[in-house]
Amino acid sequence: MSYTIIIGNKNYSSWSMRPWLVLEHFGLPFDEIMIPLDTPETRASILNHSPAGKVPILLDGSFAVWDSMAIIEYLAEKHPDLGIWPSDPKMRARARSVALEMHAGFSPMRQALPMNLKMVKRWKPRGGGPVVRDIARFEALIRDGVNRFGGPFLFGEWSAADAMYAPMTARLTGYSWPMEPATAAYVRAVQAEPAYRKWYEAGIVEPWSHTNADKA
Ligand SMILES: N[C@@H](CCC(=O)N[C@@H](CS)C(=O)NCC(=O)O)C(=O)O
Repeated sequence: MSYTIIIGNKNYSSWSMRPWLVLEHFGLPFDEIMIPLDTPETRASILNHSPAGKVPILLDGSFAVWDSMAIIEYLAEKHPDLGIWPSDPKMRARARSVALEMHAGFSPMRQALPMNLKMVKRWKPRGGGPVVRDIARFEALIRDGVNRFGGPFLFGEWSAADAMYAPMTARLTGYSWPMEPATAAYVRAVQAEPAYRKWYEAGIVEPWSHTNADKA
């Protein structure tokens, strides 16, 4: 059994990063196909694999699953012993709550602070109050998770919830958000995790450059 994941550029495609980290972290065998975003061919190339026209897409043989959360859930169902979600039902429900909070929310932050792994900017207010509220919510979520479960990740061990927030850590470092100590420790742990390192190292040497880096 082997999967293929279709992703956008690693430097920019935060949605692609999330299920890719799950595949890589849990040692699942997979190939990847990268479709650079924002080219005249992007849309047609993605439509060859999924009618939804977005990456990421997971192929299990010829069966396509699209959307980052749907892919993660598919992998969790197919590999129940890996601990992609926490094993305790309440922890698992909470992990899904925070993962879906990211999936369905944080739009002001995504708009104002697009992921660009190569970039390090000095922090300056961007996007106003809604962005600051998003980041404050993220910091509260880390504090709560680490206090309850002991860290270093949101639910103790690395899980799909951390995959969902990994691009957020890249944004906080890229835009030099003045992090509180608990957030800084979480960001360090997520960014030191080997799957994240592998994605990051590949992303920062990619040749493509988007003037509008809003590929969140
Ligand atoms: N909700 C989707 C969002 C996917 C998404 O917006 N992907 C972007 C790249 S990160 C994309 O495919 N853009 C290409 C396009 O819109 O043409 C998910 O979670 O997978």
